[in-house]
Amino acid sequence: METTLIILKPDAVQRGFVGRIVTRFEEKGLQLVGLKLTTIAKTTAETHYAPHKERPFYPGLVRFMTSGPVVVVALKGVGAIAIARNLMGATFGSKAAPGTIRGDFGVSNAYNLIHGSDSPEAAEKELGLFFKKEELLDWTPVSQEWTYDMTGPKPE
Ligand code: D4T
Repeated sequence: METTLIILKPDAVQRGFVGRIVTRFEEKGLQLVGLKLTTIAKTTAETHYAPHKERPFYPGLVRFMTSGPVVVVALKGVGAIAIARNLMGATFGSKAAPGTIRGDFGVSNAYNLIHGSDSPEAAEKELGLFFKKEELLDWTPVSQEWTYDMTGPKPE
């Protein structure tokens, strides 16, 4: 099982899509292990998007991410990182396929509703950036044995 970090960005919160977006992940079968409404400090946004530091959109991106409340979510599952990225869709709402979160809820090339970790290394770093250890809960959903085949050595 892996855990991924999702951010429902300020546009998702302002437009009232938190419930619907979280529902998509729950319906898929990913498990909530962390969730909180918060604001992102400028230094945290700068660290999070440091790989884009030299890109022209970086200052606007940091401003956007710190412009209002966000919801940070930790989701667990087999292949959770790729599954969440597929549910999110392509980076820009204008290009994302219908049926994906960005494809269904947005049109913008800057306000793209949601962030999801893109690798295990990024997930580990980002979970540490946005959650304290004790905010990530270790629990087993009662639905787990019908979400996966748990009869073998690992969930299938
Ligand atoms: P994030 O990182 O927010 O999950 O988005 P992606 O992984 O899908 O896309 P990304 O890293 O390439 O871009 C990060 C972030 O920057 C915004 N952005 C991106 C922008 O405002 N203008 C641009 O031209 C690009 C490429 C949107 C997402």
